Amino acid sequence: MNYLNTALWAGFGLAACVACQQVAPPAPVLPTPTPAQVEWHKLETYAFVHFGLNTFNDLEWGYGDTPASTFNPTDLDCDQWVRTIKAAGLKGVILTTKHHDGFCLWPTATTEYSVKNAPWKGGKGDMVGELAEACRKHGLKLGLYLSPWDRNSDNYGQEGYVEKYHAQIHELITQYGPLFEFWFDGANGGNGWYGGANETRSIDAKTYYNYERARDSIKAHHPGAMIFGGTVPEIRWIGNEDGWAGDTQWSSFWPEPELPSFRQSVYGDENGPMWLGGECDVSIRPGWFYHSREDHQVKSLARLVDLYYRSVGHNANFLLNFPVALNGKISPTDSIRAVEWYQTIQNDLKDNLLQGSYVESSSDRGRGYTANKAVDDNWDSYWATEDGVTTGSLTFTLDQPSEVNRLLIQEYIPLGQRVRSFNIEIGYNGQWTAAQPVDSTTTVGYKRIVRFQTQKADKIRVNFTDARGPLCINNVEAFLAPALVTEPTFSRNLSDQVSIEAGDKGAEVYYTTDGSEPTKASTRYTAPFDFPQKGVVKAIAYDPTFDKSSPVASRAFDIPASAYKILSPQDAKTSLILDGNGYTTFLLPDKKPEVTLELDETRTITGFRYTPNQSRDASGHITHYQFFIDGKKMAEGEFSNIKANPIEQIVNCAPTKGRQVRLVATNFLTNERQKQAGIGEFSVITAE
Ligand code: FUL
Repeated sequence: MNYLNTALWAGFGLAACVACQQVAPPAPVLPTPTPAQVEWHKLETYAFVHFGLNTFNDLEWGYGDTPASTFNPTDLDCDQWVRTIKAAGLKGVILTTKHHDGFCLWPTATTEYSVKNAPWKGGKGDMVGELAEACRKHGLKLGLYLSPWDRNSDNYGQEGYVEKYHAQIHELITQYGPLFEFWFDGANGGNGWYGGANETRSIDAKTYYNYERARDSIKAHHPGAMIFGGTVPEIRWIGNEDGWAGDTQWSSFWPEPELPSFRQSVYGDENGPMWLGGECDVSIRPGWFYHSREDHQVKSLARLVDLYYRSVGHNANFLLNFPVALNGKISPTDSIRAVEWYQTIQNDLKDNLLQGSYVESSSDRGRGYTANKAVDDNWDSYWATEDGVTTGSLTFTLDQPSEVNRLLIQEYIPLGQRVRSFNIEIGYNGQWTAAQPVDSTTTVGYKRIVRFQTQKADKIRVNFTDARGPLCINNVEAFLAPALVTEPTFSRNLSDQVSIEAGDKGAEVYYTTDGSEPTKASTRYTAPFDFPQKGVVKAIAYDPTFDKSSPVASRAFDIPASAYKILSPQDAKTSLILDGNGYTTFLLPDKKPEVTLELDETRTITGFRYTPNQSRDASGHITHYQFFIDGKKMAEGEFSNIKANPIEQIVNCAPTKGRQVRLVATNFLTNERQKQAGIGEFSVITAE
């Protein structure tokens, strides 16, 4: 190489070097997630399995004295669970290795109350082991739930129990794994069998269990496992057991001196100093454990799909529970529904309209951070704005015009969560209109999926209007999801009139009252109609635009409100318990928390239904009850888990002819604002 050449090369090299100079990434905005937390966010959906003595005794919360001899699945098949869960696209499974009743699903050395003393496999079975094996075989992640509260243990509440609890943790983390999550349930202390003491024991959950020690042992064996609950969590409960997260969804959180407030659990807190992503747990049926009476109450496809958008689509993970049935398998209805759910979502988000689209940004911070990084299929590359620039827009030009109704956005969370608000505009033929989303367009976080009304587009623009730092957007996708016509819902009011409501605006409703399957040829619903009798109403919603019908929804109504007379208390508001609306609540008198009703004629009564106030964060839920027919006590017990899962409670009793019924609240939940027991709805179950 001669001198000239050398000089030329040197000059070129210098120029190239200036051009290739790395632009520094934006500084992190605190708090940031740990790498393990980032991996957890990426899981998005996984399964819960509730199985144990409760399954065989039709209970949600065993008292601790249910005989171990009743645990006998006839055909336990963990492989079937794992295959089902994988087919539903879920990335892992968390098993209730011990629920509040204290019964252990593995042959623990810490208590006799375990599978060792059950007839299943002659006492030689190990259910945790079988599930761990099936997970390994099929490549599914494993998580374990171990209830801190133990209603069986004689020393619950004392120091000895804490040692026993840690020994149980030790057995689980050393014998099974690898683990991706360890679940400490928040339900703690109360009445129980406690080795025969039959008493109420309270503990201070903040100090009693020594969760710090538990965290250290779990992390020593499973560094990547996330800790749920307790005092040192790495992820957080979303504040309800309905499976949805707030539409404003910060993964940042303020540690609180007491239990987290409802608001912070649901929405997180923008200024919170710690990273605590939300986890939305929900059961595919009303209860967490299997009850044959709920066989017809498997959540509808529409409801599950909606929950996906309100959990994963709201920057939270989705934990879907399967109540495994008595034979030891996930019921066919549940598994079919879960797979349909997965396929529907896959289909909704199948063809990304932004793939390969031309994208421009309002500005960027330079090489390596340009707008195309938001559509390059690389999770670790992102469009970023310059320091100090916390607003900006991305404009996509579609390859060809298309209808669109979903937009998926992701922030590069290893650098923190930034976006406070954004909006979406749809361009077509040179005209821009604002998209009409179904919920707010505030935070983004790991993932935000916005559903909006279908619009024709040749361009899409996202305007980020406020953020906590420079924007870091690593992915944007757009889709046209097919219409999913949802089943209508029913209610009957005090005047015995039935209303039917379609989930989608614009859908028509057709119904029958003679038990036959409704079609487009059935009666069209236009206004509430009289239905002052026992009977079944069935309905479909029909979307004329897409010529699509919903699955059939059906509701069996028992005797109507007009068949009841309220004897006491004498109060105009008492009728709220019969108005078919669980949100309107009658508060029982302080001194005498009970209600007495008389039926229009003597009927055969087989039980009752009680619905607590359905409003979010409501109080007054009855936890313990007595039920009388014509002065005779017919049932007495506990509405387990009613605080976290305030669903309709059904209690059956021996069929009894009678006219006068009385429900007594022997215990109920109160808070600072509300000290009385409340009834959203109450009615009797009558024989056919
Ligand atoms: C709650 C428990 O009390 C329920 O029984 C269930 O296990 C649910 C996942 O957590 O706190």
